[in-house]
Amino acid sequence: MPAYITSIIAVLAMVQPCDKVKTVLRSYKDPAGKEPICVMSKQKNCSDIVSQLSRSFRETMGYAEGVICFAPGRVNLIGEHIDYNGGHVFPCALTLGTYGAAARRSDDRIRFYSMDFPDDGILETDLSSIHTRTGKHWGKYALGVVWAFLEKGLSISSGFDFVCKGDLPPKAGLSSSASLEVLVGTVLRALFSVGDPADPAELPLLAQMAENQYVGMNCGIMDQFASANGKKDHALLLDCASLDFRYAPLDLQDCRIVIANTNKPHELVGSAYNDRRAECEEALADLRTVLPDLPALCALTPADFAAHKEAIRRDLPRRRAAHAVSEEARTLAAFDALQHHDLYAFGRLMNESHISLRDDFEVSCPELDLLAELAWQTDGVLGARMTGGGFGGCTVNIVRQDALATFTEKTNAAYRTRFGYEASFYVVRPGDGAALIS
Ligand code: GAF
Repeated sequence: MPAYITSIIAVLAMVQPCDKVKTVLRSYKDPAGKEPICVMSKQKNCSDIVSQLSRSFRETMGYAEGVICFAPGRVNLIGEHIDYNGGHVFPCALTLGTYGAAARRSDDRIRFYSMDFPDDGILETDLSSIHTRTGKHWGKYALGVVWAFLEKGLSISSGFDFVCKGDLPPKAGLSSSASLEVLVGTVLRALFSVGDPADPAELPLLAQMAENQYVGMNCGIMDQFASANGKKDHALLLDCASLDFRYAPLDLQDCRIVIANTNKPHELVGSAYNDRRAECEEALADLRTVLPDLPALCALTPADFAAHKEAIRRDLPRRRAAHAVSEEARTLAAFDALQHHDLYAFGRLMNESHISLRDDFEVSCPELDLLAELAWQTDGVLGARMTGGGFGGCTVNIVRQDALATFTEKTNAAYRTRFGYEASFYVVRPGDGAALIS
């Protein structure tokens, strides 16, 4: 068996231990015509992880947990780098994410432990010293959410113990950080009955606040919103200006969503992400010299942008704005295409999105570009683009199921030849948002 096939199988086995993974890839079928075979699925893994987590909580904390919660990662189908430009985004939650076991304490102590970073040991602090930052420790994403709750006056009446474990591929840009943040928010709600579970924006905003102000990453709202509010078999069209959203059933016909992971680590903090945001703000400030009431870049139609773009003095912010304006139009057109069951139009818009992210927004990289280009050359791939923040991470592809094996095998062979290591592929199905499991 070629080495790259072994590797694909290994990675798939990681996300869903399954004897039939090889068969799944070679003849990807939906014989009953109902339930698509789901390779990235938590159904089988979920109870395993929950029992591992429960055992780990008992071992590390010395007693049994009170609650177990889950929050998913996300993949964005289209609408990239426009959540912080007042645009629409179209993500779906994944079935993989982060699980957490927790219990209240009778004192003010907070103890965090991650089964994924055992060498970091238990992070301990007090509710009263939560403002202390924790360097590069994973726990800052979790502590940041506790901090945000307190800053917003949401009462956390005692300390608590928390153990977590994730099943997303690490550093793949599938929002493991947002899933951890939303998980901690879900745990806090469950333990302390705080906040308003009927408000779909509350938890995402608290999680975003944690990431912006505590972690120092100036992200938009998309990832946290998708993690909190995802819906099985649906994508979510979110208007990031108003936080209004609607679910769109993902009628994929004979196609599947395939995530291709460059396996090039994607690291948002300290990357050019914050620079892109600042360049968009510069473009908006320049445009406001001629359009004083313009609320955000994505409020411009492409025609308005063409008429006023010269107000943006520097070429770089002008190109960033060109992406934001065109991506907003593509996202709305893609939503429309899906409503009309036109997956081919949807796929073409995805391809255009990648080109704009590559050329105007400049957040792609050679690894992402090669994966997208190979996909565009494959019969049966309707659309392919980088997804998420960029600079590494993953592409998202719409692939006819009869082309799945050819796509993954040929793409991986060419990828390995060029970069000397392999990509990984996951067939995904949209899952539900964060929830209390038990
Ligand atoms: C990252 C950010 F966290 C999101 O807010 C979004 O801007 C995305 O990059 C790009 O669309 O995932």
